[in-house]
Amino acid sequence: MAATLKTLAVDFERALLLLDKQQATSLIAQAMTLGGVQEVIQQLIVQPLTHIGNRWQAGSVALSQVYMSGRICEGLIDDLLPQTTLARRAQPRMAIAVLNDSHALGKRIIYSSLRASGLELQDFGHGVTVDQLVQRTIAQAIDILFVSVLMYPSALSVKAVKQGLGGTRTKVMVGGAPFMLMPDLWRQVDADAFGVNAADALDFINKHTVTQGS
Ligand code: B12
Repeated sequence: MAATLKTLAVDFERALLLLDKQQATSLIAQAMTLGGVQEVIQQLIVQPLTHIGNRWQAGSVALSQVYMSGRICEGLIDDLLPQTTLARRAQPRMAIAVLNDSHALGKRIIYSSLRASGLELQDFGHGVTVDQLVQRTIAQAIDILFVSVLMYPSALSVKAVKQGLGGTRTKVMVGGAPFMLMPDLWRQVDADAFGVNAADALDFINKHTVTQGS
């Protein structure tokens, strides 16, 4: 039977759980012959990691397997989304951060994808507190702030970020697992938008840039 992204994703998850980096790398290379980079990231990295997280929650995989799966994927994402040397557009002024928690892979994907699309944005890092995020955003006059969170309490902290940014023109787009699981959460925390992937972030930038110019 010919391999599809779906069958490769099953093998990829198995390779991650066996900590078999070589096999995981080879499966990504195979997948790249079947789909584009964002599709491969979504189907072979995001979905299997989410499934592994659910299995950890259900007690059928160990935290060490979750940790090592994340580490292997970090390296693979770096290879899939190489730093480009384009002269990048620096307007609007943009930044991205992981609020409070340390799950940094989603941020890395959004950051690298936007840069690979010719846009400049600052990386405020992960484990950033509400106060740090508000201060840096104001100090650097950021127009669009992308906030990534994977833990529910971090998602709730977005509300304090928005309060801290009250009176500024900064727009906040959020993303990450809690917002995927609870479709209305982004409104509850007063975010300006919610995005599933880098394409949504690009749409938001384009919309905001047009609005600013008009
Ligand atoms: C890998 C992982 C880890 C790794 C992180 C490695 C790293 N360097 O990032 C390690 C092992 C360190 C870890 C630790 C912990 N984890 Co963890 N982890 C995961 C796991 C399995 C996958 C996350 C991931 O990397 N996914 C792949 C990335 C690429 O996907 P993503 O972040 O969702 O990003 C995509 C989109 O969401 C979107 N996106 C993301 N951000 C943004 C932002 C914007 C603006 C936009 C537009 C889009 C966007 O774009 C990406 C590409 O499409 C999840 C399971 C899950 N359901 O997500 C649990 C999960 C997030 N972890 C969880 C927990 C509880 C923990 C720990 C507390 C465990 C512990 N007891 O120690 C610690 C806490 C660490 C901390 N302080 O932050 C829980 C959170 C539960 C909750 N309700 O809050 C989850 C959901 C597992 C579960 N099912 O219970 N974890």
